[in-house]
Amino acid sequence: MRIVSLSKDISLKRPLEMGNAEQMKTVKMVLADVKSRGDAAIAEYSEKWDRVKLHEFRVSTEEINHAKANFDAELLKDLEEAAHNIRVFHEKQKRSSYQVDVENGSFIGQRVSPLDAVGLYVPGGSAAYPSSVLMNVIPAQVAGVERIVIVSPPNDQGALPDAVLVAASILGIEEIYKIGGAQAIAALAYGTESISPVDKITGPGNVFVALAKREVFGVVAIDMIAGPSEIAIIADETAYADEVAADLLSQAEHDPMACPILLTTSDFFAHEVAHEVEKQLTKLPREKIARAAVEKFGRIYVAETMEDIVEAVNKLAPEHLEIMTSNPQVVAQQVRHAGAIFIGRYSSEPIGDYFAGTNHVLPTNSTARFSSPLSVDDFIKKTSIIYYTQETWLQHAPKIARLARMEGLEGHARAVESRGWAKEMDQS
Ligand code: HSO
Ligand code: ZN
Repeated sequence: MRIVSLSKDISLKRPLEMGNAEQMKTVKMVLADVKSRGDAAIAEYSEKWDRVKLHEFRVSTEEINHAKANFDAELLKDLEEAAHNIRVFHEKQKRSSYQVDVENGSFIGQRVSPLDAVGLYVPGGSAAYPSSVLMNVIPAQVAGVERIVIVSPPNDQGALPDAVLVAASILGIEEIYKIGGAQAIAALAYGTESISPVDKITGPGNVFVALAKREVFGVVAIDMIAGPSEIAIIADETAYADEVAADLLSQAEHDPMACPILLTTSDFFAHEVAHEVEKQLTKLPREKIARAAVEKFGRIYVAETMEDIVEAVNKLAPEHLEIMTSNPQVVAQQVRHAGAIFIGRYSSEPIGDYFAGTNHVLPTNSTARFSSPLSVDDFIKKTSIIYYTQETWLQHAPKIARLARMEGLEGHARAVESRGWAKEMDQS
């Protein structure tokens, strides 16, 4: 892992794989085709890209029961405990509707309501994470979303991983479709004969999925388009090099484009960690992926002072930040921009990925400067409410009419006056 001085300009900004013109053309074609031909188009694309002939897109009750029957009892308990922790944390994010009383019985208010229907995309292959099912579905459930749909590309046997089905099933999600790629995004956005459309699509996916999500934005809402994982670790000589290296690799193994970085005040520690990373890499099952990430984006920055490190981290706004220093709480207070902050030796990043209860869908690519972890807020919407009684109207209509005329909008003024001064005065 490369060791450099922090005084050099540092940036987490990486070229995001957002597709080329050819891929965009394909996505547009698939979206248009599914929009006009529905299920028939989906079946064709599934055969072409997922190499599976599907007679039925929806996962059957038998398939779900079979997945549950095969599933390890201890793992099931772990998933349930994780789900419980995630639910408890997200319950705190619920918002209430409110009302502001004006006068004379008039009021204005804000009504909070859940989205009607949302779709979660679960990627295929080794990125089909049951933990992500929990992280996306639970906030939607806490928000009160009535219909939650999962789509995911099947293997060539036409099946989804047991763990994904089990995670969905312990949350009571039964509407699961074995479809993936841009065609699944199209189905969720436009609907087909067998799949009703949703209002929002969340979840990560490959470049085709990301492009399709961007393209259907406006027809439906989407969550963030998350980039490859990032971890920044702030550590001083009180930290343990092997533990720091292991945590860096935990995110490096996600993606060859992942970004593991260490910031430290100790040159000696920097070298120790570099050595440990190499040692552990050779023993990691996903060595190839992790090594690519370490070589391309991995860096160890050595700084003069902790203040310099904090300043750099605030610029980087990393997805995950770990702090392993003699005073981690103090350093944590100084960090303003990070998706999630893990404080102290025993708060290793995977705790947040799986179990603590905070959401693991986090802003990447420095977007933590202005965006937040996935939350209940992503699954609600607000409606403004206005109720004026006759008295309040009478009191304020002249002001409103004046404001309207100031903007040259005579129609607005007449509308608010149309209830008639004289008539209302007479009655009162
Ligand atoms: N660390 C990932 C989430 C994840 N990790 C899922 C394991 N499974 C988000 O950056
Ligand atoms: Zn992870």
